[in-house]
Amino acid sequence: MTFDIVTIFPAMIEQPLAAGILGRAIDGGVIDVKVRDLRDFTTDRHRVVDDEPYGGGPGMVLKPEPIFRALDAIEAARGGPLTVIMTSPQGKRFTQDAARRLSGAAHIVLLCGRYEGIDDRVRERVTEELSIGDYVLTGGELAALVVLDAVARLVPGVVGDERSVAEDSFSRGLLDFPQYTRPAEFAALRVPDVLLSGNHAEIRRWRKREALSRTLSRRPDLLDAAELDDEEQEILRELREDGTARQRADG
Ligand code: JD8
Repeated sequence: MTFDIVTIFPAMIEQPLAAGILGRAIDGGVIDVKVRDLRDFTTDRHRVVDDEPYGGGPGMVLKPEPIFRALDAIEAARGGPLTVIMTSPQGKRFTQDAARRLSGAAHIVLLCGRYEGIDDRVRERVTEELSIGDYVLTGGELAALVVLDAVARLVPGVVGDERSVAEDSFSRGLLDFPQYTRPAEFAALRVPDVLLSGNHAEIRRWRKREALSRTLSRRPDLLDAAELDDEEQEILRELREDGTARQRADG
């Protein structure tokens, strides 16, 4: 899968992508990330990408011409119409379902805004507008990296062990169970005995209970969509009964 990222801050994209799982996937040719400096698509001596907003107001707006030229260049290189994703606070919420859907594409363009935003005529070329959440960033680069990271890890071969993709919390619709590693006791803090027991049936059940109880207390909204097996439904019923019993006892 290939990602073209259009930005005025190429270093903000390049540095994080050089590290870790995505860095290895790029080195190995499993994914290709082409970072395009928007200033390379200007035609004036000073490589200006922004201008004042029509109608007045604070800040600057990204000019349309460099963006249209960048998209034209990418389209010519690809030889066909593009999927162009713009990150913006006005976008539809980016979810794991959207990541799954986008991971099926051979190529996507991620367009990063800055300042007060992008000249609205660019929408003409935008297939999809996505927001990563309800808080305000200074620009689209970090949001584009979030989208890229979540999509790329679903591309076969990017994550070494496919089981960690299949079992991740949003695939199952529940939060993760707690993880521990050696030593079994550290500063008087012990790893739960069940994990040292070697009883794999018990371990599986304990992990289900932990995942369900965390989800119930921290993200009960996730339980509506979670696909629970019979054992998980039984554990959840027990956890809810415990909760209501405690509430009753507390008055
Ligand atoms: C792109 C400029 C800065 C600052 C208006 C638009 C996404 N979840 C999200 N929060 N913020 C963004 C985001 C912010 C951006 C741009 C994405 C381009 N800004 C803001 C306040 C004034 N502009 C985002 N996805």
